[in-house]
Amino acid sequence: MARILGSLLLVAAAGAFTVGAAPAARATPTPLDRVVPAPASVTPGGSPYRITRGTRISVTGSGEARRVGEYLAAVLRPSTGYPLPVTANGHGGIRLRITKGVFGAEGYRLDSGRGGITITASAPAGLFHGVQTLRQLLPAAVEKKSVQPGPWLVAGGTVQDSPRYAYRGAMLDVSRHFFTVAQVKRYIDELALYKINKLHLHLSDDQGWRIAIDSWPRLATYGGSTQVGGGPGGHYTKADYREIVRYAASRYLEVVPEIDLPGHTNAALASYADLNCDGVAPPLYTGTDVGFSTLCVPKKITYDFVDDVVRELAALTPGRYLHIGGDEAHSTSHADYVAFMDKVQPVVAKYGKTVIGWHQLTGATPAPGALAQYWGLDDTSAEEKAQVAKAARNGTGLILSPADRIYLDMKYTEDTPLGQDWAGLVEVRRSYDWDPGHYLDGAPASAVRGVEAPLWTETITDSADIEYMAFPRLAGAAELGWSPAATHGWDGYKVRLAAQGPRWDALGIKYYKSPQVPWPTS
Ligand code: TNX
Repeated sequence: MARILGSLLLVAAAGAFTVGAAPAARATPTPLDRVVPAPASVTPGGSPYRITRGTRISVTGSGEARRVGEYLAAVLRPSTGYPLPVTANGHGGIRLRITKGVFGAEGYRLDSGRGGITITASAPAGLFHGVQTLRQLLPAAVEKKSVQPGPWLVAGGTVQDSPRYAYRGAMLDVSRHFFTVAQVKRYIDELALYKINKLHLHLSDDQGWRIAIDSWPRLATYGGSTQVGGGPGGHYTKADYREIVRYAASRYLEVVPEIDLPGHTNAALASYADLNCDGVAPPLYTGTDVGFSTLCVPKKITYDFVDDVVRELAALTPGRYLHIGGDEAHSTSHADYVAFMDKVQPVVAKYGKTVIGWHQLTGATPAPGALAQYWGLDDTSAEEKAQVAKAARNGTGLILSPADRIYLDMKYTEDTPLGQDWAGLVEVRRSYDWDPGHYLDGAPASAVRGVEAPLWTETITDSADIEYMAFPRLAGAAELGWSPAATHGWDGYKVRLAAQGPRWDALGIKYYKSPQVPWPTS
C-alpha cells in the first residue's frame, strides 16, 4: 500500500512539474519536421518567427490565393486574438505567393525566419497545404476558439513539400447511416488538416439512397427514408449536394460520388418495382447483411435508370471521377456482372467522367483509364490478388484501401465499442506500417494512384463516432498517401502523431488514445 501511495505521489509530483514547466516549454517552437504527413524535405535553421498583434497576411496571385489567406486568418484570429488583416501589398509577416510552374499542382515551400514566413506554391492548393503545415508548427492551442496566451512562434528554416500520390482519399458511407451536410463539412475540415484531397461519398446502398435524382424521385424520397436500425435516414437535395461539393472545393478536396451497382441496390429496388426482374418491389432494409440485392441485368429499364442517374450525378460533379461500386454482387451471376459492367462503364464516359470501381471490377473488363479500388486483406486469395495485379499491369490504376489496414470501421482492439472486426483488429501501428508502393505483389508501383481510407457506417451514427474511428488512423492513411517512402518509420511517426493529440483536444476531436502512441501527458 505504501509503495502504491508513494508512486501515486511521484506521478502527482511529475504532473505538477510538467504543469509548472509548461510556459517555458511553449516558448520553444515545434521542430520543423514534427508534422503529419511528414514533409518531403525539411531544413531547420535560423531564428523563429513570432506572430504578433502587428502581423499581416499578404497574398500575391489570384483571388483564390486571397481566399487561402482569409482561411488562414480565420484559423489564427480566435486563438491569437490578433486582427491579422489580409492584404495584397506584399508587406506581411506571413506571405502567401503563387509562382507559376515550380512546385506542382499541390506542392509548396515554406520559409520561416525572424523577418517572416513565406509560403510559395504554383497553385492555390499548394498554398492551402502549406497553411496546414504552418498550423502544425504553431502551438496546439492555436486551434482553440478562445484567446490563448501564446507566444506564437514558428521555428526557422525551410520545408519543401509535394505529395507522393495524386489520389489521397477518405470515404464516408452516408447510406448505412445518413450524415447531414454540417456533419460532412466537419469531416471535410478534419480531412483537410492532413492534406487529403478526395472525399468519396458512398451515396447509395441497400439501406438508403441519399441523393435526389429528378428523373427517379422516389429513390431519395422513399429509398432514402430509413437507415440501419430503422431511423429516419435522409437524403441530400441537389442544393445540399452542391453545397458539399463547394465546401469541399474550398478545402481543395474533390468529391467522388459513388452509386453502388449492380449489388447493394435494395433501396433503389424498393423504390421502383420495375427495376426488379420479378416486377415486385422488396421492402426497405434496415439490417446490415450484404450481397442479397441486384439490379435486373437483362431488363432495358435498368440501363435507362443507370443513364439517368449517371447523367444527373455527373452534372453535379465538377471532379473527374464517378464511382460505380461493383463490390459484393453475390446475387448477380458472373456473366451478368460482366455484361452489366460492359454496358455501364461507357455511360460514365459518355457523361465525361472516369470510372472508379471496387476491385471486383477487375473480374469484368475495366474501361480504359478506369481505377480499381483494392479492399482486400493480407489473406485475400492469391487468385483474387493476381486478378487485380494483372489488371494493373494492363493499365488499370489502383487505389489502395486494404481493409485490414485502413478500413476506419474496423475495431482497434476487441474492446473498441464501435465498428466491425471481419477484417481483423486494426491498431494504429498496423494501419500505418505498410508501403502502398509495394503492397500488391505483381502490381507495378506506377499503377498505384494513391490511398483511400473508407469509413463504413453500420455502427457509426454521429460526428463523435466518425472521429473516434478516424483518429488517429486517418492521419496514417494521409501520410502514406502524401509522404515519400523514405520518410516512413514507425518510431518517428509515432512521435509526430503524438503531437496531434493536443491539437485534436483543442479542436474537440475525441480520438482513440492508443497505448501504442506516446501521447503528451500534460
Ligand atoms: C464490405 S468494402 C463492404 C461494405 C461494408 C463493409 C463493412 C466493400 C467494398 N463492401 O458493404 O459496409 O464491408 O466493413
